[in-house]
Amino acid sequence: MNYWNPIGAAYAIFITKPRRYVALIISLFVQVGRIYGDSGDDKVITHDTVFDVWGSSENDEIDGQSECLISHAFGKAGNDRIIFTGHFASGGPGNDFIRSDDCRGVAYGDAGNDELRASAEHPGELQGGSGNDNIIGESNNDQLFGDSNNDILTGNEGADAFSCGSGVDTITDFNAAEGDTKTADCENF
Ligand SMILES: [Ca+2]
Ligand SMILES: [Ca+2]
Ligand SMILES: [Ca+2]
Ligand SMILES: [Ca+2]
Repeated sequence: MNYWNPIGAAYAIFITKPRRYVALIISLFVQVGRIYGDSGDDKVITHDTVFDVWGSSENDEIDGQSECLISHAFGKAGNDRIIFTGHFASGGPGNDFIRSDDCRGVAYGDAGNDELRASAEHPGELQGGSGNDNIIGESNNDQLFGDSNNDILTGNEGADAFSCGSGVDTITDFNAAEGDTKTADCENF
C-alpha cells in the first residue's frame, strides 16, 4: 500500500529513503484503530485519531505528533524511530530511538543498542533491555533501567532512580542531593 500525502511529509521519505518503503499517512476520522506495517520501511503519522501501531520488521518511523495520538507503539525488528506515544512504546529488536517528548514517557528499548528519552511533562519509565543503551531522563523524577550490557544513564533534573543491571554502567549525573538513588551494580557515577 502506498498512501500519497498532499501535506508533504511523504516527499521527504522519497528523498531520504529511495529504496522500497511503505508510507502510511492516516487522517481518517474514526475513534480508535490499529495499524499494522507492511513489509519494507514504514512511516506512520497520525492525525485526529488514536491508534495502536505495529511496525514492520524493517526500519519504521512511528510518530503520534504533539497530541500523543499513538497510544501503544511496537517497532518490532529493525532500527525504529518512535516519538510522541500516548502510553507506551516498545522498540523491539534493533537499534531503536524512542523519544517521549510531551507525552507519557514509558519506553522499552528491548534488544539492541537503543536511545530512550523521557517526557518533559510526565515522569519517565525507561527500560533499556539488552544491548548498550543510552537512557536519558528529563526534568521529572524518572526511573531509568539499564538492564543487561553496558549502559549510559542520565537523569537530568529531579529525583531519579537509576537501576543499572549487569554490565559496566555509567551514570553521568548522579546527584544524591537532588534525591537520586542507584542500585549497587552501577560501576561509574
Ligand atoms: Ca526495533
Ligand atoms: Ca536495548
Ligand atoms: Ca529526571
Ligand atoms: Ca547495564
